[in-house]
Amino acid sequence: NKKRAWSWPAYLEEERAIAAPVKLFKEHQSLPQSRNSFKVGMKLEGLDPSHPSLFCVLTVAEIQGYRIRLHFDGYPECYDFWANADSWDIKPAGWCEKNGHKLLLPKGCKDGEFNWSMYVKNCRGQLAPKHLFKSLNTSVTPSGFRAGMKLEAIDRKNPSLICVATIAAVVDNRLLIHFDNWDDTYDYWCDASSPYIHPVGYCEEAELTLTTPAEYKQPKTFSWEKYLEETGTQAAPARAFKPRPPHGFQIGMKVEAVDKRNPMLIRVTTIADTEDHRLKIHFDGWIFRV
Ligand code: MLY
Repeated sequence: NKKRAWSWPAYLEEERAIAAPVKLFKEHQSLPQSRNSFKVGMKLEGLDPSHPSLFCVLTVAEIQGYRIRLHFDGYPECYDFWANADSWDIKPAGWCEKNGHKLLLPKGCKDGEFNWSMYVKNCRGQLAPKHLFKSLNTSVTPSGFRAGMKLEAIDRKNPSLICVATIAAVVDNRLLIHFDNWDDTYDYWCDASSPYIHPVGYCEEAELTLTTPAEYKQPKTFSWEKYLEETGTQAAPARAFKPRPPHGFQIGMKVEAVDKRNPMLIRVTTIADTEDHRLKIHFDGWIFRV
């Protein structure tokens, strides 16, 4: 009466289900090509997932396979988050300074007083060496996007709104999206294939409502032509946008997915519903409770 270890093939057969084909996954979701060489205690700079425009001082707190748990220096553990070892969102110490981005300092550090080498010395830490960051020095083709250009973008915090927005920065093949006349808490990084960004004129063409800049005087009579002239800016060229085709996942396919309530876990899950660019994931064996 030996109990056999759980396995995907046996489970799929039992459930009469199919695994989502590997070709549906993006490169960053597929089996890692490199090793995760980060070590607990290493310090680095990385994007705060709850303020996705803000780079912070982080320390590797735990390693699990290809993932690392990152801790915000000086802040409680409840803000820790997991990232893949090859994520674009993590950068070596000094990256922000070099690229002209603001770095959120460890709690208690004052602006202008922070210096990485002093800091690691004082806390007897170590810097994560540059060669561990897979997203550095990858060659990028010029995209046609430039900082300052305007576009129409979905506010990811209020996803029903398509808004007047600006490219606040371009780094590698990533764009920092900012909403005109709003503070930077709505900002996020994305790439040219993001379904959240559209060229100027998209809403008019698709007969959707465009949310005009905060405090815009005559929102009813907003015209891009006028606005670009008023602000002395340019529209991001339509050819720079590289809309990605719908994902191709189908209801019932099985995948491995991070449990967002306990993100150290990767669970057995089923695609429960689909939209063009989004999936609803069901965690097998769990029932919905309020
Ligand atoms: N109810 C929110 C909506 C903010 C939308 C901001 N976007 C457009 C960047 C509020 O008024 O605060």
